Amino acid sequence: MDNIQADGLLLGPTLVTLEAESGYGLIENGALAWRDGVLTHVGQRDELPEDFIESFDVVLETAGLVTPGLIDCHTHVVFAGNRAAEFEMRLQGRSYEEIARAGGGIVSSVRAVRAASPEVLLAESLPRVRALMADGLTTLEIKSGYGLDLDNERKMLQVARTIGEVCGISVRTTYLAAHALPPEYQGRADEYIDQVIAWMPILQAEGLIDAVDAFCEGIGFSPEQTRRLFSAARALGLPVKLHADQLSDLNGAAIAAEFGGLSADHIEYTSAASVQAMREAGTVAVLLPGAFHVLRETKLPPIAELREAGVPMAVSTDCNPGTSPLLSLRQAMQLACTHFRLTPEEALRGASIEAARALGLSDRGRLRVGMRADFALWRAQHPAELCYWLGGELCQAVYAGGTRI
Ligand code: DI6
Ligand code: FE
Repeated sequence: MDNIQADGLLLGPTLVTLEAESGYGLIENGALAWRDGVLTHVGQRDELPEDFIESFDVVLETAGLVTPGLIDCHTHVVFAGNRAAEFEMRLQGRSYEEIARAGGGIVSSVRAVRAASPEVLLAESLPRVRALMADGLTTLEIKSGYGLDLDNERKMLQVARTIGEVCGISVRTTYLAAHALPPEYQGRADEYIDQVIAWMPILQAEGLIDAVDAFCEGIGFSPEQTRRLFSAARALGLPVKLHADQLSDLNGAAIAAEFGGLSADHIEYTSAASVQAMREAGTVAVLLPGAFHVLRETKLPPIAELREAGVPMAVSTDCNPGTSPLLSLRQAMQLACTHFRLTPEEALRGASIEAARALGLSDRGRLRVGMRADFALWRAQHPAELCYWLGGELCQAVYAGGTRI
């Protein structure tokens, strides 16, 4: 299996194509072919003419399941150190917000990232990315947001780009300088937002920004500050997304929608009115059950309203050192089923086709001729197993752009 590069043909697996707008789109005893990084055949093995098979250098017989490569559309996977000590403090009764206000939380990761060289930051982040890849990942969004000054935000985004090159996966970078107020701007949040806006075109010109995000929250930035940042992003032609309504309802999801946002993320406290705004704007709901789980949140995102409105739901790890040290997107799917009562089919769509939508990508997320040859091979009989097992080694192989990674 290790020698597949430019083209290949898998014979025999069950294909989970997600071809239509609902249903798994299962093809049993399937055949999956690709050439030059793109899928060229998705169908039943029996239908294949003999000379088609002969035209491939590499033909692999395999059982098991093939799904689209998983897409993690919301992570903070580039960071230094960790916050296990805060995890302990929370178990001793302190809250996330309390710890944040006392100089811990995001700001403690900022200290660690500022102190780390690019090499150290890369070395610490790579094992986390490799863990995600080992559970089927082929596309990864990575946010900045622990640098909070020009040089350190740039350092994070450059490390994110390097990860894509080193690992052979697609990385999308998101500029999240509006994540927390750095200590040197204490009491001057508006001035800090001015700076965040001033750095944006510089980093954009360096090819480091695919989208812009902010933490709109009592302990983050206000709706007004968020709007100011988003207006500037829009003027630069950059798409926006938002950490919205995670701890309280500030109409964050509606603000994301107002700016035609790719997604509104977290959204535990999002109102029915904001769900309608998302529907009208085509903004994806990104569900982050890892943070919900770790914070022992009890307020559920408005799943029934989202379903009813037909708002696409993505599922992501939110991999970060504070609220979601989660290193498997498949595990996030499991948590989305247990906590949010998503069906396994919704969870799989959420970590593939809907996650692609949340990143503005239309060339991946399902097994279809013409799409990227990004797929994962699983030791499973039915796709529900991906959400059923907690842990374990289900993933047998991952291909990104037709190359085994
Ligand atoms: N919400 C989150 O869940 C992460 N960022 C955010 O705005 C947490 C980041 C952290 O605690 O380090
Ligand atoms: Fe986040």
